[in-house]
Amino acid sequence: MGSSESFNLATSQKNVLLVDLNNEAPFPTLAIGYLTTPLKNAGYNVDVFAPLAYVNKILPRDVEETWKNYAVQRIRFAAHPMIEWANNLIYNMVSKYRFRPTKPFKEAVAEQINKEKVDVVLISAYLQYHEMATEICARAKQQGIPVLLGGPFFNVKDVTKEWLDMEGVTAIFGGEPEFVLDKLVDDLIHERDLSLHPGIFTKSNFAVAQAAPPLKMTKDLPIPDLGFFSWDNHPHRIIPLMTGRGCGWGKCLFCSDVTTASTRSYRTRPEQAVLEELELQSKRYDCKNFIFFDSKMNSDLEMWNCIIDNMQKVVPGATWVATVHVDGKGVNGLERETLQKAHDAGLRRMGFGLETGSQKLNNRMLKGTKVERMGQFIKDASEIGISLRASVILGYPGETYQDIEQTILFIEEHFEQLDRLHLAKFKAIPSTAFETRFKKKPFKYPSISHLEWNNMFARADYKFSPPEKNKYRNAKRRLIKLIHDVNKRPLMDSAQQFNGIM
Ligand code: B12
Ligand code: SF4
Repeated sequence: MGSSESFNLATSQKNVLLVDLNNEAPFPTLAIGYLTTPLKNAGYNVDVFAPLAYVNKILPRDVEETWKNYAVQRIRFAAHPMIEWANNLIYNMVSKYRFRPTKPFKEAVAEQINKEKVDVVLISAYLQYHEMATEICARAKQQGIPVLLGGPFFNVKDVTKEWLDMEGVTAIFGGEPEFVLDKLVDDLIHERDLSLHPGIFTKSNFAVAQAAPPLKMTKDLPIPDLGFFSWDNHPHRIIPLMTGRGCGWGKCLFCSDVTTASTRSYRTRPEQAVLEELELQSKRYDCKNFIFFDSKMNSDLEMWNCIIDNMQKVVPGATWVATVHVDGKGVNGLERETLQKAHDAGLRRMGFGLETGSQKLNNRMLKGTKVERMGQFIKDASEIGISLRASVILGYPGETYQDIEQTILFIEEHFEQLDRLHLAKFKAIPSTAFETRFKKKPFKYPSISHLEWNNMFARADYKFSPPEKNKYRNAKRRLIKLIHDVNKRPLMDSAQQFNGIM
């Protein structure tokens, strides 16, 4: 009997409860798929428990825009001293309430853990679910079940440190465990020393522990098993997929998308492996719609062109959405001709970071974008019939009312071409290049004061004081109204099925 067969025999009786604390989306959590495959291949019984999918309401990303959204945005972004002061407080209270372990949540957890013999609990968590994770760990501890915790932010040691205090956590993994997860689970069940695995943090090894190095994207990367998802409850099926991990640009100072467990460096996958995954997943889940989670789908032009050239060959009739970065390296895969080909290949919607219409602020963010080039891209894509959704950042350190006015002008110029805009407050996030720079030279950021880092939730509270406050407030008010006007228009038909998704 070969060693893998004997390993399978030994594991076949073992039950892994995999808890998905990311899932507030109308499509399956990709990470859970990536974790399930190697465990099943090793012979474990894997039960995926996604309490947020039914205990908490799914939160769509873009809801239908009404005057209520406008009112909420005005309060969220208010700069009046009274309201600004209360804003952080309100944010913290609302988060605490929204992400609390409700009674149905607690009952569901208890039922899952007591239901059958669970040998090990694996939790995949976004940081806002700290209290829910605490509840699960406490239950597991009562039953004497080991718990391994993981998620996008646990490669950041300062964050992991805060979470290791949780009662009942055996260890936290920082990194991408696809090739070692079966062995990790085996060691957990048999109470062996986990700290020999790179990426494992425990209370005893914490001083020397490090995140695991970024995973090599070989052809052996497992194809995510998304069978745990309740496909039948979702009329518009969408399959998540990644052609690579990380971002080919990777420099924007505010960006935490390039500092997490799976995105710390840019790695593209073998083209053939991606095409095979598209074809297989489409057949498995009877679905021809895809959402690419790549941070910047045009990072590797060979891969970008490969998807465009082959999508309809591997999945005839496919439609898809993706996020791109309009950068300063010329057209970089986003010239009109390629966009037309991408549309013909089923691309229906694109997300991108506009962030600001001010070139000065753009340079300050190290966004690497020329505002003019961005304008040309928007014009080309929309004329071709690709729906566009862009993010805009308000309150970036150093932003002035003149910068906001430039953003207003830019949006006005492209009003008809932009389908949806997502306005986000600048977030100071631990692990970002902004954090490093701010800690070294805080005096370079005179508009930011009273900054307190919160590593448990990878965020920070601070006070933002732009110069010429009244003019700034006035410009901000006009920007919020303009964005509301963009968002309240109906979406083009071809993008409807992706609304609220990206
Ligand atoms: C797709 C996505 C979404 C989607 C879908 C989420 C879902 N349910 O699948 C949507 C749009 C819904 C979404 C929403 C939000 N998201 Co989001 N999202 C992403 C994105 C772009 C990709 C996630 C992904 O699939 N990655 C690919 C997989 C393979 O990587 P991974 O998730 O890190 O998982 C690997 C490892 O972490 C590890 N791992 C994960 N779990 C476990 C568990 C164990 C036991 C082990 C051992 C290992 C392990 O193994 C996995 C495989 O290698 C990331 C960006 C990023 N950098 O990853 C942000 C990201 C995860 N999102 C983030 C945020 C902040 C949000 C929002 C709060 C944004 C907002 N303000 O509304 C919301 C909240 C949603 C919620 N559920 O509460 C943050 C971090 C969250 C956090 N603080 O922990 C990220 C990192 C973006 C960022 N840099 O800020 N998001
Ligand atoms: S292009 Fe996007 S993903 Fe890449 S570093 Fe900038 S914000 Fe982050």
